[in-house]
Amino acid sequence: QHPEDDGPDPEKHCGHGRGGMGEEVSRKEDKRFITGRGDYVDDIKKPGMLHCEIVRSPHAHARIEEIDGSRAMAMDDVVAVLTADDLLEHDLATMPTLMDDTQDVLVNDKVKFQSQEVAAVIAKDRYAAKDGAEKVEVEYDVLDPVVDAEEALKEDAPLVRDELEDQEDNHIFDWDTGNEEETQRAFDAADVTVEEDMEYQRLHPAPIETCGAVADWDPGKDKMTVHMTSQAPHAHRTLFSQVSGIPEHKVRIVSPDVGGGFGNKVPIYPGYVVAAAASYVLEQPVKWVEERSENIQTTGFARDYEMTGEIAATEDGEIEAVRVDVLANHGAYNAAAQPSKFPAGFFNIFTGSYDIDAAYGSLTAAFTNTAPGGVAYRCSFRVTEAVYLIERMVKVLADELDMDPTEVRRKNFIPSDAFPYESATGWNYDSGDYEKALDKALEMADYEEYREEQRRRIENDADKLLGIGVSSFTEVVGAGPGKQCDIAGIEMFDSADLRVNPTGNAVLRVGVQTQGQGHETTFAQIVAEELGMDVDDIVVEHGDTDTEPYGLGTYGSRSTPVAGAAAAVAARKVRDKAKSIAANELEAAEEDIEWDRESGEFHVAGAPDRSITITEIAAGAFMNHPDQEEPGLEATNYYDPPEMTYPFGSYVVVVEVDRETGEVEFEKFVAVDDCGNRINPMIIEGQIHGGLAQGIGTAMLEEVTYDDNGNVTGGDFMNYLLPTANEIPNFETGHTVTPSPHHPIGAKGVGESPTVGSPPAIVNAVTDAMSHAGVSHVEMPMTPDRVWKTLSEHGLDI
Ligand code: MCN
Ligand code: CUN
Repeated sequence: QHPEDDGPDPEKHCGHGRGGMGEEVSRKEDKRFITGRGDYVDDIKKPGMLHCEIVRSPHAHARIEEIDGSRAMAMDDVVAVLTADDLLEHDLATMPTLMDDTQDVLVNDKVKFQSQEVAAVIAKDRYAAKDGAEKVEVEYDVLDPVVDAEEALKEDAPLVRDELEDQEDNHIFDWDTGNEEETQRAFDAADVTVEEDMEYQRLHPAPIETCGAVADWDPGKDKMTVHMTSQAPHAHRTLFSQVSGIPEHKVRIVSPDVGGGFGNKVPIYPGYVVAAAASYVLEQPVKWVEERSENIQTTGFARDYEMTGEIAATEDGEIEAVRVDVLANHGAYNAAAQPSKFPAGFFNIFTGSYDIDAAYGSLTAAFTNTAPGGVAYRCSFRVTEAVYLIERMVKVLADELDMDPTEVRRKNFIPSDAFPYESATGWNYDSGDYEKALDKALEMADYEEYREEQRRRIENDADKLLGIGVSSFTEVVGAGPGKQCDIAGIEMFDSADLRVNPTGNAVLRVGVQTQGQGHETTFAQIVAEELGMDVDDIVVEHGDTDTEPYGLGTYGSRSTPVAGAAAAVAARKVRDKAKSIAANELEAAEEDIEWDRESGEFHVAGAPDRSITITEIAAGAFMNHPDQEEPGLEATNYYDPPEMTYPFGSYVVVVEVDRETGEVEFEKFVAVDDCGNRINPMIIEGQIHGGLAQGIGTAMLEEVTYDDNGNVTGGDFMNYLLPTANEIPNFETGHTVTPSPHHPIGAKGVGESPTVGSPPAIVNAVTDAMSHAGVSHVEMPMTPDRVWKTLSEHGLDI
């Protein structure tokens, strides 16, 4: 995959002051963000631009009898009212989802979830479009909806997808993994078995920026340019081209600055297609930007798994088998944004950090009258759900055996010398050292002292109980390899294109798309490290399909594992050519030229003073290129990873539970993460803080809920509770470094780890406060009323 190179050594100081690996380089992008010069989709204004407002269904399940747009059309600034009939003319009434389902762009026959797209009003300004949308009259024949997956699978449930020929019920698919018989045998023979039901509630990714697009059809060039909020511009261009029939080279997708993605911006939404269709028909640019409630109510949601976990173990806590059964609510369409061969995402990593011989998982997915989705919100394609399951179950087992949960973990960890390790469900873990991370976290958290304090409080019948929760999670990020992972058939590789200019600075173009993760800084650091350049001399460009090399986009924490590897390899290719130029400039043989990572310079072997910098080499490449080489200094790499990367961590959470009110307060929050070699510790820290906040939101506050009529009851930020600074404790972060053996710079991803790893630690802490009274589980979000109810059911309330 890349020229032989051991890469940076984590033991040594990296970066060498030029802003390479391991340095806390300030974020290059922040200057424009904090001075109000960001360039978001809604900032784009084009001459003659029209505005699109979507008319949405107030009902969750209803047949459309008639749509009358005449009153809207009669308004002054309204230019057009579009319905499914108009789109049918252009074959755009439906679009494929990422899981090969077909979703209505505008509803043709039957509304399947509340706020589904029914019609679109195009007007000269946004206000006129909104006023017009209110004047569109739609006659509905309201039907009974079903919003719950279990209800949806009952025989007399309303049929969500009656337009599908073979669909007689709301069942989408069954999926399983592992070895059922072997697992059953282990359960039959086990000393101890435990079982727990748990729900991972539906969540909303909640980026600051909602989804939007400015579509601009140019009839002179036959070219469609769409500025859109996209986590995957190239993949979206391919899909746009396939759906619209416009040849791919005549479609340009631009993702300018993106104000947060969190998985929300991986799917294609009807609004994008409507804007493009309207621009095509009207031959004017059309802007569509969602409002907050539209985003909350219709955008790709996260989770919604009802799980039953079971563990079979010996009396001294050795786990022999794990089994899990899941009921998944996929909403009205099967539209989870994940590699197409993984209908349950990467959920089958549910054996976690443990060496477990037998495992079996089964899952049933159902259609309901709710918005589609399932994979979003820092989930690593459902590793969130898997980690929650196993980390909760280990605690349930520890309670059953009256053992310390950290002892159970230690007993079962995959030993650090067992890597590469193949799990019972077929995952190939690249590297890990789980005990080291746990030791560090326990030490940072004063674990033993808190255990003492916990005992004291129980003995003294204190008003506030203490709970200590641990999670030792393993992540899997960095999809491909392309043969295993694809989006709509396109293999999940990624790319980087590095061009050094005659004056010695460089432009790196990447196929991934940052939404706040700081790629403009960290990717420049990779090049600085691998080429000895100064980080300020490298500019990173992304998000324009006309200029960037093809890439699959940013999600599943894949940017560093895949595009980061491509950037390193491209830089090394440039370095190889640089050697030839250095030889020419220094009048030495190419084999005698060595590159020194520390100084970043090229010199003649045995004569360190005969050296030359990359800036001088760049000049040589353009002004005095060697005869045997092409002029210029650039390289491209398309990187198909041989394997995914397996970051991990140990989190320790200490909470106080108020027996009178059920309120939970964080006393301590320790997070030790291992993402292999670290590019920018400050950016990693930021990723971890944000991810932990989202984990706290998950465990304590957030849930998308529906009433029996299918109304979204948490459809705004008054009801869908995001954590604010008030709810967030002081985080104490630490790290260990276990490099990925197959990644050119030894890095693993980190963006999703904290959201994946923290919810079980928090729930483990709250249940731990009450486990002496027999509490084995509290469902998320652990609101005070829920916790109080649990306290009172177990005689702990005062
Ligand atoms: N990094 C590093 N050293 C490492 C690993 C990562 O310095 N060993 C840096 C990276 O170079 C990058 C950042 O940390 O600047 C995150 O890297 P990575 O783990 O590769 O994740 P991605 O860049 O692919 O980001 C995706 C991930 C996902 S899937 C979600 S969801 C999420 C997350 O990132 N969405 C985010 N973090 C987010 N942060 C912000 N601000 N906004 C979002 O929408
Ligand atoms: Cu699962 S949310 Mo991120 O992969 O974009």
